[in-house]
Amino acid sequence: MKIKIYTSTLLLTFFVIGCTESSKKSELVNKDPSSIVVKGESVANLTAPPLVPDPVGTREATKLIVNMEILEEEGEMTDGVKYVYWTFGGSVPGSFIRTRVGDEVEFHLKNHPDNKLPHNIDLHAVTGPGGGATSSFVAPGHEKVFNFKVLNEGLYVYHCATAPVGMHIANGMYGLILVEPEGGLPPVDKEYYVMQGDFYTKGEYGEPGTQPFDMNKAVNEDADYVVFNGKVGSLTGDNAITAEVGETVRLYVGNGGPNLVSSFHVIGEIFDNVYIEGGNSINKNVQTTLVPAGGSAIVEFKVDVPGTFILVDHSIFRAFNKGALGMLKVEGPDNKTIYSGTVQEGIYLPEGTSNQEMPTQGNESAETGKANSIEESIELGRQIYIRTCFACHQSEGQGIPNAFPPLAKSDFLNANPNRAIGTVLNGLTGEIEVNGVKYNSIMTKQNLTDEEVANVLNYVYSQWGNNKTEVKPNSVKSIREATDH
Ligand code: HEC
Ligand SMILES: [Cu+2]
Repeated sequence: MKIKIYTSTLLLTFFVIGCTESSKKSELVNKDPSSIVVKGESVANLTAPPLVPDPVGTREATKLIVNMEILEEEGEMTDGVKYVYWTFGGSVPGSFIRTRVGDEVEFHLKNHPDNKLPHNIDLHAVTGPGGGATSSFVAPGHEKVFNFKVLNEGLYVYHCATAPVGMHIANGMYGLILVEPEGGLPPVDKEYYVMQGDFYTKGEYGEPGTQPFDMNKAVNEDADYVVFNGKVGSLTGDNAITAEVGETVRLYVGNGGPNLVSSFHVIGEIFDNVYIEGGNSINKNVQTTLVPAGGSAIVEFKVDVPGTFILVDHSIFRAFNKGALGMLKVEGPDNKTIYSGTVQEGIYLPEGTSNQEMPTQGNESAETGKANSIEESIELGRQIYIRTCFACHQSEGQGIPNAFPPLAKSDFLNANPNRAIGTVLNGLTGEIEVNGVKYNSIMTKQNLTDEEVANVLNYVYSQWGNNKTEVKPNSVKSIREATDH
């Protein structure tokens, strides 16, 4: 008997729980966003990257007026390279739009009279034909207005959809619109707007002048530039985004394409949360997240230690050779438990390799690094350059704008050979100026012998319009001794 009573109580309990659960669920289903009544009217505050407008917080759904102006204007792709961008709001990516579920957006698309072409807008947050494209096709000097109800929360791409669509997107016509849930996203300390895009120019990467769009390369998906926020260096050096140790950072990451998929990664950080593809699923502890062309992701992480954290497309040649590189600078106290820095540097000599020690005598120059003539030194130096310096300073010594200074025709290099020797021996940090451009980065110390340092510098000095200074191993030796502590 006792057992029976127990069973029925249990059943009853189950029944009650089941009931509560299902009523909760139906409440959610009943909250149809299309039936949310809007209160009042306001004009949306739009921002250029890397900034985003203030969170919606607890505000009620409203009638939100978005004024978006299309501008075709020349900008700088990288130092010395100009490009005519087509933009939503004067920036690439276009102005960030922030809304909440239930808002009624009244979208004003204005095509500036100085523009040459008609455009329109397809917002992936719109439920309706063409995402607004068919209603918004607008000629220069005109304005189109259309309305839409914001039904789905998430982070959405918008872009121009005027033929040839690929060309309009390739010229920079994309951006992000965020739809927050009722009550807003959980608060964080810092929020930024980062959007990748690939560009196709007549000239190769870095070729100076105004570069026209190259349709062939675009069709072949052979990008010259893959960048964050429309240009090389938009997020490096003084343009870096920032945070303080202990803060939580949220990045609204988009990819305008037109072609390439981004493997978005922050060197030295792990994403605590990723809103996969900008939707509601949250993945935890992610190293690299895919951001499809025409798609997005929201990534969140707490910064625990100071330093410069590098944003990259981990298709890594894009980062170091095509521009997809940004910086997050974090300031604050060290935390040696989380990250110690180098605690020891020693000689690594595996068993049985002592015979590889540098001989002090002999003529086998390839092995010893000892050159018998300046020509031989230059040739040995070329090999060292390709092995050691090339990755940063690049094949023609041209460097990478905003990251690695040029060695080609470098006034800094040519002015002071002893300083150059010191740089290769001990590394270099702090602000320097090379050919009128400031760099503030870190060159790590290179582990080379006196001969090797002389050879590589002889190679560099003999190339790319440099002043043919000859560096002797003895000078390297004395500078090494003078700077050895
Ligand atoms: C990991 C990337 C990296 C490598 C590898 C590297 N450098 Fe550098 N180099 C830099 C950075 C960054 C600077 C600027 C440092 C600063 O801003 O203070 C620099 C500065 C220099 C400078 C002075 C500035 C100029 O442009 O004249 C010289 C000379 C130089 N490097 C030579 C070399 C040589 C030679 C090698 C190979 C043996 C080499 N570097 C390897 C990153 C690198
Ligand atoms: Cu367009």
